[in-house]
Amino acid sequence: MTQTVSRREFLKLGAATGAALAVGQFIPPRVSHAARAAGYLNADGDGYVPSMCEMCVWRCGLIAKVKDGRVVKLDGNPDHPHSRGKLCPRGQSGLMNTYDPDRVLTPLIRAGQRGEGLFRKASWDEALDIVAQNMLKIKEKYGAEAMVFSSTHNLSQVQFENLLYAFGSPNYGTQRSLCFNAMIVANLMTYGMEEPARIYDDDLQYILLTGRNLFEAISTSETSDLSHAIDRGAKVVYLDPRYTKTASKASEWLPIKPGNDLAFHLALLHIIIGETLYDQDFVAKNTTGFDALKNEVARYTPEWAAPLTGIPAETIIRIAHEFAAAAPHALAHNGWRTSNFVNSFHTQRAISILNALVGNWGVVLTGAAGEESSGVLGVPPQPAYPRVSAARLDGVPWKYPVVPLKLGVFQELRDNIVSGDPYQAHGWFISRQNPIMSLPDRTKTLEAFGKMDFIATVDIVLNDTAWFSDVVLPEASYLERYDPLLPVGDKAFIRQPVIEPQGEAKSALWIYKQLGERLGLGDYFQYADEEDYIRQQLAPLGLTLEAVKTKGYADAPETPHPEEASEPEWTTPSGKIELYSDTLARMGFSGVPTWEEPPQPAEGQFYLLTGKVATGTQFGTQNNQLLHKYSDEPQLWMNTQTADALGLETDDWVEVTSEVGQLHTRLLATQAIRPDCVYMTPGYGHLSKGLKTAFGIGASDSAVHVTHTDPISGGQALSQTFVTVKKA
Ligand SMILES: Nc1nc2c(c(=O)[nH]1)N[C@H]1C(S)=C(S)[C@@H](COP(=O)(O)OP(=O)(O)OC[C@H]3O[C@@H](n4cnc5c(=O)[nH]c(N)nc54)[C@H](O)[C@@H]3O)O[C@H]1N2
Ligand SMILES: Nc1nc2c(c(=O)[nH]1)N[C@H]1C(S)=C(S)[C@@H](COP(=O)(O)OP(=O)(O)OC[C@H]3O[C@@H](n4cnc5c(=O)[nH]c(N)nc54)[C@H](O)[C@@H]3O)O[C@H]1N2
Ligand code: SF4
Ligand SMILES: [Mo]
Repeated sequence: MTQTVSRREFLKLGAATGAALAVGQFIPPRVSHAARAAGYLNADGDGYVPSMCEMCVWRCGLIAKVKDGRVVKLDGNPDHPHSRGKLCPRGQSGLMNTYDPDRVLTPLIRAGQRGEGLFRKASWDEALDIVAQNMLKIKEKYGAEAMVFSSTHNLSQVQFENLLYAFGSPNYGTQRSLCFNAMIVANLMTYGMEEPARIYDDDLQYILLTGRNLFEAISTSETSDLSHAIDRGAKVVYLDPRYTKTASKASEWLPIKPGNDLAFHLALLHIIIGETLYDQDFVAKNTTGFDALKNEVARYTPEWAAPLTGIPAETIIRIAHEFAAAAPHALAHNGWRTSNFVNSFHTQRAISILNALVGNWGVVLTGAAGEESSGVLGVPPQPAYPRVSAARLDGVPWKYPVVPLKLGVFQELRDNIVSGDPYQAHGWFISRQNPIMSLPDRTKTLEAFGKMDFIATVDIVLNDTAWFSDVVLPEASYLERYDPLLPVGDKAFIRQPVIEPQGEAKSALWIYKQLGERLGLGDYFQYADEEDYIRQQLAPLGLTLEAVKTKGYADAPETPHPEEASEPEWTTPSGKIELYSDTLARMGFSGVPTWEEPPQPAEGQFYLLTGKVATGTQFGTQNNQLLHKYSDEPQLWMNTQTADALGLETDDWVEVTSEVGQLHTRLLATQAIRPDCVYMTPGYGHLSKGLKTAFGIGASDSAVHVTHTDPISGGQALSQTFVTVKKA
C-alpha cells in the first residue's frame, strides 16, 4: 500500500514547506494592507496572521507566518476547535494553493471551442458584463429557471445563494447528494436533527466505524479524537472492503461485502432487541415505534446476515454484546460520505437507531461535520426573494419527497439537463466546485455542458470545469481574501487576507456583489466591501472588526441547540426518536429500516470502490506542488490472488470498463482489498491542460462511474459501479 504518507514523511513535508520558501523568493511580495493596519506585520511585512484553512471543508483555524510579504509557513491555531493547534498535511501545504504557478489571475473569456483551452484575458468590467448579459438573456428568453447554479460548501455560499434566489432560479446543485444525503436524511427522519448530539467524549469505549476512514479522510479534530480514544484503549471495529490506514489502527477490521452493511446492522438490532440488551428506560421515554421495529428485525438473524456480509454469525453476535455492554459509551458512527448504494438510506437509519437503542445521547459531538452554529451574528438587510413557481430540475420534492430542498439531488439535476425534462436549462453558473469530475459519469456531465448556451465558473485555477466554461472569474485564494465570519460553537472565526490578492483576483463577496448589481439585484448585496460585511455581522455583538482580526475570532454566544437541553426535545413530528417513521410510510417507503438487496456484480465484474487519501482533497488539490511531491501516481488496487488468476502484476497497464466508460491505469496487486473489489483514488485524470502539475497523471474514476441514486435520500451510489479489468 503506497497511497498515503507515513508519519516520517509528514515531518519531511514540514521540511519541504521550508524548501518552498526558497522558491518563494521569486514570488512578488504582496504585503496585506489589512494585516499591517491591524498591527500583525512590521514595516518589512513580517509577522503572524490568524485565519482559516480552506484546503477542505473542515476549515481548521490557522496561523500564517508571513515574511517579506510572502506566506512561508502555516500552522494550526490552538484556539480553534477544529484544529486545536494542528493542521493536516493538506493544510500545511496550503501555501502552494496560493502560489500555484497555474493560478488564474485575471478574468478569462473563451476564445476557441469549448474544451479547447483557448482563452483571452479580460478586465473585470468586461467579464462581469458578459456574464450578466448572458444570464439576463437566458432569463428573458426561457425564464429564470433556465439558469442553473451550483457550488460546494464554502463560507461565501450565503451570498452565492442570495444571487440565485434573488435571480429567481430553483435550480441549485451542491455536493451534498454526492456526499452525505443518506446520513442527513436518515438522522432527520429519526431524530429530527441533521447531526444528533451523541456521546463522543473521553469515556467513549466502543466505536463502530462503517466505511469512515478517519485516518485518511481527515477532519483534524475528529481524527485526533479517534487517536486519543485508541490510546485510551477504546475498541474500534472498522467495516470496509479495503484495509485502509484506519483499518490498520482499528482493534478489528471486517472486510464486509460492499452494500451489505445494512444486513450487518439489521442483525445487530436483531440481537440487541431480541436479547433485551437495549436501554429500556431510554427507549420507553424517548422513542416511538419500538414494536414495529421489533417485528421487522425479528427476521434478520446473524445467520441470515453472515453469507450476505461475509462476517461470521458469531462475530456479529459478539459485537452486538460488546456494543450493548459499553452503552451508553458506544458509538455507531454514521460515516460522512455515505453515498455507496441504493440502500444507503436504510443503512444509515439502522445506524442511527442503534445509537438510540443503547441510549447514546446528549454529551457532545466534537466530531460533527462542521458543528457550525448560526450564533447571533448579523446579516446585511435585503428584500424578500421573488416567488418561484417552476419545478426543480433535480426532482425535489416531486420525485424525492423527503429530501430537504437545501440538500437536493445534483446528479438528477445533471440528468434532467441532458434530457430537457421537464424543461430545458440553458445557462450554468458555478463556483468552487468541479462537477465535471465530482459527478458520476463524466461523459454525461460533458453532455449537459453541451446543452448550455452559457457557462461561467469562479475558481482559482483552470480546473476541468473552468476549462469547459465560457467565462472564468478568478477568486482570490483563501490566504488572500476575507469571507463571512464562521460561527463554530461559542466563537465566530475570521478568514482575513494574510497577503494581498495576486494579480486581479477578487473575493467571492466582491464578485457576487458586482454581478448582483449588474443583474439589477443590488438590494441583495447591501455591503460596501468585505470589511463592511463583517462589521454588519459583528454589530449585534457590539464587537469591532479590529478586535476580531487580532485574536482571529470573536466570542459569539451561540443560540442554544435543542439537543443540549437537559430534557431532550426531539424535533420529529411525534416529538420522539422515530424508530418507525410515519412520514416515510406516508411517502410509500418502509417506516422502519428494512432489507433491500443491493445489486451485485456479474461474473467477471468487480465492485469499483473510491475513497479519500490523506494527501489530497476531492478534485481540487492535485495541482498543489507540495502535495504532488508526496503523492504516488495512483494505481488500481486489486487483490493479489485475483490478479494472479487474471495473469496481472503490479505496474501492468490495465483497461477498466463499466457500462458508461473506459479508462487505462496501472495495477497494484495487494492483499489490502477483498477479491471481489477494485479501488481507485479519486481526483486524478484531469482533462484540463491548464493544470500543468496534475495533467497527465492517473485516471478519473468519474469517467466510469455509473449514476445510481438512492430513491429515499437522493444520495448517489458510488460503490454500485461494476467494472471488468483486463490487461491493456
Ligand atoms: N484527506 C482528505 N480528507 C477528507 C476529504 C478529502 O478529500 N481528503 N474529504 C472530506 C469529505 S468532503 C468527506 S465527505 C469525508 C469522507 O470521508 P469518508 O466518509 O471516510 O469517505 P471516503 O474516504 O470517501 O470512503 C471511505 C471508505 O468507504 C469504503 N467503502 C466503499 N463502499 C463501501 C461499502 O459498501 N461499505 C463499507 N463499509 N465501506 C465502503 C471505501 O473503501 C473507503 O475506504 O472526508 C473528508 N476529509
Ligand atoms: N469518484 C468520486 N466522486 C466523488 C467523491 C469520491 O470520493 N469519488 N466524493 C464525493 C464527495 S464526498 C464530495 S464532498 C464531492 C466534492 O466535489 P466538489 O463538490 O466538486 O468539490 P471539490 O472537488 O472540493 O471542488 C474543488 C474545486 O474548487 C476549487 N477551489 C479551491 N479553492 C478555491 C477557492 O478558494 N475559491 C474558488 N472559487 N474555488 C476554489 C478547486 O480548484 C476545484 O476546482 O465529490 C463527490 N464525488
Ligand atoms: S482538515 Fe486539513 S485540509 Fe481540512 S481544514 Fe483542517 S488542516 Fe485544512
Ligand atoms: Mo464530502
